[in-house]
Amino acid sequence: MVHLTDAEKALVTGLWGKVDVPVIGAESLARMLIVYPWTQRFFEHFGDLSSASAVMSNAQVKAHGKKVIHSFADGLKHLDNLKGTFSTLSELHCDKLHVDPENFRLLGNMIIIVLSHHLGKEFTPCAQAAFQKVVAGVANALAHKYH
Ligand code: HEG
Repeated sequence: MVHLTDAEKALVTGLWGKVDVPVIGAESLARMLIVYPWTQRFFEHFGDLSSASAVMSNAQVKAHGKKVIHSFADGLKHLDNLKGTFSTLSELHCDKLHVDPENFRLLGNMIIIVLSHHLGKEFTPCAQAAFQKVVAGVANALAHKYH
């Protein structure tokens, strides 16, 4: 559960409608893999990740970034029930994928940076604060089923 005011919800929804969502997903995942290279261990089957340009142009990174951001976007529609929305995915990332939940925070921060890059001045401090709440809420929800 994450609390956004009505104004923050409107800000988040409005700005989300202005970006190319799959591009945001692909760039965020790619930046995570470049900035925190140890996260590549989960994606060794994705082919060439040997340089920043290889990661940025990797088709499997793009496809997976799209999948992840669509799931994230689903969370935007369920801000009052993030734990329920991400419960199955939390179990999957814990039990099957063995992803350290700290990585959800790293990816969340990449989403913020990429949104800032794409939205420029429209990504005001208030907009950033609202999105920070969202990425923190999604990361908490994804970590909720860990044991
Ligand atoms: Mg995860 C699969 C969502 C962060 C590693 N992730 C998936 C899938 C979804 C998803 C929807 C597909 C599940 C399925 O096939 O049923 N992931 C998701 C979200 C977020 C996230 C919403 C955070 C916002 N994932 C994340 C992070 C890592 C990771 C930070 C690792 C650093 N995810 C991961 C791996 C897979 C998925 C290794 C399986 C990839 C594959 O081989 O297809």
